[in-house]
Amino acid sequence: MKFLIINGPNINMLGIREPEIYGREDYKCLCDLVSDACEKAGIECEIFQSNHEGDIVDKIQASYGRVDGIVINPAAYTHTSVAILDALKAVGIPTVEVHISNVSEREAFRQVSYVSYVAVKSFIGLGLDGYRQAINFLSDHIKNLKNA
Ligand code: CA2
Repeated sequence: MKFLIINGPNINMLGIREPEIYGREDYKCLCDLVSDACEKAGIECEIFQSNHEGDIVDKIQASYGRVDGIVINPAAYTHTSVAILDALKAVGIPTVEVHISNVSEREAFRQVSYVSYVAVKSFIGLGLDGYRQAINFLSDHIKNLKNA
């Protein structure tokens, strides 16, 4: 099984500012956690981060027929991007959404998530551990789909 892990704009700046919201761990910690969780679950993974909406759309399109699952934190594009939602719909790959912070308790503009329209589940406000939980959930979900 292969997963694509996508992180949107500014996630590469984790640990530098706003530790009260996003914690003190940096982007390398996040990549290490994701690699470790995938290895433990027997999943091959590719980790991708971009600050550009079109690059994220291109990456999702390129994953068509090549990956079994997508874990995505679209960051600020969560709240604005119909293009990322449409790309995920177009490829039809099971997708789980992750947010490090509890967006439901933050500003009004963070209350909308376009990706949630296609995500099979969302892990919100669990810090970096949300990625580990998302990987394990998606692995089980895809195995169940294959056995159904
Ligand atoms: O909680 C999340 O995971 C978010 O997707 C993170 C995004 C934010 O725009 C979403 O509303 C919720 C922000 C990514 C990182 O932004 C930083 C800001 C300051 C310092 C370091 C990173």
